[in-house]
Amino acid sequence: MAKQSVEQIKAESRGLRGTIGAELANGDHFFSAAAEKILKFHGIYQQEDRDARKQDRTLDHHQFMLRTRLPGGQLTADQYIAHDDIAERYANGTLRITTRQTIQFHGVLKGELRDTVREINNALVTTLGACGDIVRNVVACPAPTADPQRRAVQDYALSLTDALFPRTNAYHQIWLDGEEIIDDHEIEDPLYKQTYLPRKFKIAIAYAGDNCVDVYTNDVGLVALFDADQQLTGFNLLAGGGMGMTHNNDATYARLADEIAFVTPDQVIAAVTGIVSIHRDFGDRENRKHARLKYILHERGVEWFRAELVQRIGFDLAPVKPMPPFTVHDHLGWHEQGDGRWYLGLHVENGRIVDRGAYRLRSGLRAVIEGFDLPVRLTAQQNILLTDIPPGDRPFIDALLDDYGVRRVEAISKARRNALACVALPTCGLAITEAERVFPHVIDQLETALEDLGIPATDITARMTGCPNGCARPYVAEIAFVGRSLDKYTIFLGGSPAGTRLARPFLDLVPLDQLVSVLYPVLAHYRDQRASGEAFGDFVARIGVDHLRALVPEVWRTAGAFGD
Ligand code: SRM
Ligand code: SF4
Repeated sequence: MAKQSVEQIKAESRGLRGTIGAELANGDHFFSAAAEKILKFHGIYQQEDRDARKQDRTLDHHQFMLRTRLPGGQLTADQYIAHDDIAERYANGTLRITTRQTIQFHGVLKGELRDTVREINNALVTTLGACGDIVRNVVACPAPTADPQRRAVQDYALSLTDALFPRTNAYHQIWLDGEEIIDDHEIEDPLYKQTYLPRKFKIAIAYAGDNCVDVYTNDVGLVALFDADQQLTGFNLLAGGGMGMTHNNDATYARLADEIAFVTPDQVIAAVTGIVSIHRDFGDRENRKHARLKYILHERGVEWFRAELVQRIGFDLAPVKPMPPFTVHDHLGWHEQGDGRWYLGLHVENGRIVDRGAYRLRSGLRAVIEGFDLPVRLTAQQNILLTDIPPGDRPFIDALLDDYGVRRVEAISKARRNALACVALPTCGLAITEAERVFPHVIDQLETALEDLGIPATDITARMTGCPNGCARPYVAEIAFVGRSLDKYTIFLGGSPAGTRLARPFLDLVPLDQLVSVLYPVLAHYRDQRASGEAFGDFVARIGVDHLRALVPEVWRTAGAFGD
């Protein structure tokens, strides 16, 4: 049978049913290529354990990753505990906080998929729409606040989710009821139509001044603005950001979103829905590498885009309003919420909640969340906030976390605190190199280098991904290591600490064990030549990567350098 395109598979999926139901019952350990594509819309990825596959290719190593959709990264205590139970019962005993405030389970077997989805649904959480050519988890600044105006901003993560959710009964029928009854009227989704979007679509909501969600890297960004009385006036609307690119393919690139317009609170849903429909109608349906909204913006321009949007939404758009400069708050440590209660932000290295030796993060989190009934919020930096804590409980929570060896942010260097790495090996089928598993050691080396240089407290953001798709948003980091070929990385430098400028390629094909040593002369130059208070990324942008490249040993400039 000829290979079907993703567009054909979507068109024939009968409201995202495809052959998933039938294939669940066929006794195989895996799904067909076509079913696999539709499965993604249900928040489920077919994967293999690549470590195990390397060891024995004669065995079947298929397993599944499930991603729960958590708008704004919010969960109740019971929902968190349900995730923890599921990780133990069906997955690999870990929970993985993602860079979009969701939780992933890895290592679920096909025969247990239905039970896993059912248990997720029992906790009133869904995986539907967490992946696929559709609006993904809506990200929002998670910092708890008692201020109703600021809470209203976070509530847009929920109302946008509702407005942009796929209208299909397929998920319920396949996973929960086990019976497929097709209502003809729901086969064509009112927004997504029969073929859904050409590609994934991402939305983030930030408060003006705090770019903790990397708002410029999203297809749509909303930046909340307040007047002098702290009343929400509306949002600056951004569009056309994205990170994914492919090595040696100049037609693909990372891009920051353009500033499009200012919208009032009652215009937000219509404006964002209008943009989703522009992507639906103008996105490339032939070439998936060119199908993101960012290419529409780049090729047709902001003026065209604004005019098309106005025509679709039926009201004029006001110009973008001035915004204060962004910084990034990671919300770690103890903070007052403004209602007499507190929240505690805990660092989770690369988002992996796991017990390792004396550092029993998973058990410690469970004990505290269950014991004190604490609602949870996940951050877009893969960390966790425990919220609604009465002041009197603080010492008990601290003591309990100490019992489990859970490190507090004060004990963590700035370099580690800011670091992000994607999942990569062994589960990601697209990984070229390691990321999550090796990045802690790279950060060890970075810490040592900064200490040797006498600047241990440098506030620097480094990120690593196992391929150029950019899942840890490397191209806005001050230092980025992007998997290039076996154990070798491209180094990018010079993103702004606020996530508002793209990094530039610096060196190519640098082996894992030399990533930090090759940067040592650049870090030394930064120590000696920086302006007062100048961040590393801003220093790189001022001096220029070409100039800085001349500082590294000759071998790197000739072997793996980008041309000047
Ligand atoms: Fe991603 C594909 C993991 C955030 C850009 N991403 C994947 C897959 C599903 C691999 C695959 O298609 O088979 C990875 C699964 C790995 C695994 O084993 O779990 C994967 N992406 C992740 C996560 C888990 C990274 C993390 O360590 O936290 C993040 C899950 C987000 C979520 O909860 O929804 C994740 N991915 C991102 C981001 C960052 C963001 O959205 O803020 C990006 C860059 C922004 C963007 O979309 O431009 C991102 N992921 C991609 C791409 C490139 C898309 C493109 O435009 O070219 C792919 C590849 C693809 O879609 O074909 C990809
Ligand atoms: Fe996989 Fe690449 Fe994304 Fe890392 S950046 S999770 S290697 S797709």
